[in-house]
Amino acid sequence: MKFSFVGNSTPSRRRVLRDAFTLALAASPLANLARAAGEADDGAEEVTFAAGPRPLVQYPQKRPLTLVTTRPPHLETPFTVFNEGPITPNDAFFVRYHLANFPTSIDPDTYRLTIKGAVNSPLSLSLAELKALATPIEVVAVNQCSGNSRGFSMPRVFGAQLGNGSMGNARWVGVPLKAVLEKAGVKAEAQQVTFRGLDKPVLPSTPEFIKALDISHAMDGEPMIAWSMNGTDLPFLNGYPIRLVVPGYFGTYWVKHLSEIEVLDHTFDGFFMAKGYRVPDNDCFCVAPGTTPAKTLPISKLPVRSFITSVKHGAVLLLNKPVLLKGIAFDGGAGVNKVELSIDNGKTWREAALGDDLGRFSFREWSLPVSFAGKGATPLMVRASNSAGETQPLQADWNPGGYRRHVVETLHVTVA
Ligand SMILES: Nc1nc2c(c(=O)[nH]1)N[C@H]1C(S)=C(S)[C@@H](COP(=O)(O)O)O[C@H]1N2
Ligand SMILES: [Mo]
Repeated sequence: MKFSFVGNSTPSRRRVLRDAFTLALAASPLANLARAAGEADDGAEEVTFAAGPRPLVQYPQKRPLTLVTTRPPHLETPFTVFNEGPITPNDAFFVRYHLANFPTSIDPDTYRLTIKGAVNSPLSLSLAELKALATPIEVVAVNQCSGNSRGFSMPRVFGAQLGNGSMGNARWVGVPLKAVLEKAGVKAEAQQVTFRGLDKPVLPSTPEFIKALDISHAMDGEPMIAWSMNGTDLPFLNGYPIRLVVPGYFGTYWVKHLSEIEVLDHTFDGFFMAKGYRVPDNDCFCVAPGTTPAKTLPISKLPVRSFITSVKHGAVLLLNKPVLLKGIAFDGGAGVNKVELSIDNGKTWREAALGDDLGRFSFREWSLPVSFAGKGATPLMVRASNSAGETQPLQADWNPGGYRRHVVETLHVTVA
């Protein structure tokens, strides 16, 4: 499979602005803070919201998506897509890379996945061998970037100012990671398993994108090596020909173009585990806004979250005319069991009807007919809970990386 990346032109003024921003940032005392915030290659970012509406760009196999950064590519799903159904179409699925040197041509016939390290028999599997290794499993699961919605962090944090489009829900087919590790034979001293894809840093000083899971998680049957997304090959930019899928966990673990698995007898200390993608080590994974956590740990599961998708900020709705509010909710695998709406600033809440259950890692649709009895500015709030008893907070938690936003979102509409 081969691609020519045409049409993703960046207006030169934008490039100049971005480079100027990067230089200014690198030279400032804030640079360390920015680095501490986690996303290593995110130096080349711009403050997109302040810069006004973000442009749409067209990449191979994709419909026009919202541009966050070009090098490395970070594209968001336009939010209206989430109102079309619980499955995010492949051509609308967001794209995020850390390293600008990602593959643009991959030959499936010569592709190899290696498994090495603390195993009895190191393996080099072709795609055919991988697919034949175990009965394929299927899961519908949300891939959400840790920094999804970071642009709404108050006070602002460094890193890409993401909107709400760095998430998507798809049906993944592959083999359990466990089956591959069992085939290689994991040694008793195994502690963690690392995952690496084909993308490479441009500069030798940039760390490689390698992620790690604890051996118990890698062997619990949930993480999988997937080759199919919504019934077809993975789109190139979503990890063709194979990627790790870690149901319930943030997208950072879902390594694309997976090429090497290594079993370690110790805890992996590479940049993207030891420095990047870490959250405060406490119950809320949060600290007082603007402060630095004393202790951190790697980000893990998705907190419960929900969105209204059928109405936009600023919409005008009619007095006493029933409108069906619709949206999505999801969590890290306990399963969403309640979605409530408030149209009176949180004083009273009404329970929405839940849509089809596509599995505990999937988006769950919800709907509620509402009519408005008073004119004027009206906040629409949505709050989801899961069967582990977790509920979205009314006040946003804060952490320096702007990670795992899951506050109750409020849409402001006008009733006329
Ligand atoms: N090889 C590789 N895999 C990767 C990344 C990357 O930079 N390189 N980024 C990760 C992050 S942070 C996210 S959020 C998801 C995004 O998946 P997508 O691009 O398919 O939407 O991929 C993950 N897998
Ligand atoms: Mo991410």
